[in-house]
Amino acid sequence: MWPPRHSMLSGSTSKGSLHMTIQKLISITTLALLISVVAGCEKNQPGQGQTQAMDEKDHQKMSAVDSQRQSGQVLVAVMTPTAGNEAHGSVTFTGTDDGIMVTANIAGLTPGVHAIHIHQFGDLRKNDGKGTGGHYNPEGHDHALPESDTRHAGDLGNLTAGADGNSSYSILIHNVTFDGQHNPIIGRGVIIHAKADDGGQPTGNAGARVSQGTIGYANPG
Ligand SMILES: [Cu+2]
Repeated sequence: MWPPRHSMLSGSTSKGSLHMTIQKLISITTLALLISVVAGCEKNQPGQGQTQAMDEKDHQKMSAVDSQRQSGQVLVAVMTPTAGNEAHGSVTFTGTDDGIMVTANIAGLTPGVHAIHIHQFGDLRKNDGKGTGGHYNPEGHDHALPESDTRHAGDLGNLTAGADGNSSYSILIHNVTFDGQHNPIIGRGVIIHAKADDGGQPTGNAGARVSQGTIGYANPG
């Protein structure tokens, strides 16, 4: 097994330096994996995409690298209201050993149920939220609520605002990565809608977009 585990734990004892060492080793491991995948691609099936050329073992290695790198890391989307709305707050994505914990803390909503989705683009230049495009769905699945494992990568379900317009919502997801091979979400959009997501096709009948944000790396300080 390379890199040997002891090499990742020896050396500097300062947390920052150790973290950087691990990051560097993971980058090297990722590069080595990519090179081996590309080499295999050229040898066996010229013109085929990397994903098709990867066997199950490669997928498992990639997933292990992604999970290790994501654990303890945090992404954040700062949510701002679209024109004529007040909904604002933040949505964080925290890497854990069990998956990615999504936590939305939103104020200024109308009381009731509101859809929350990851959309395709992190482009907030349109004040109606439509610069973020459609639902993030790189695997081409039908739309669904989070109870279904087969759904758009961006289907995060619904949050509920109380009479004060505030909402706190959390959901643990396993169908995306931060910036890995499988459905990377970094730089994509987050949208909160005026209405509930009813799970219907194609996008849950959730109506207008009342708040928008872009998923970026959170400042750990
Ligand atoms: Cu949406």
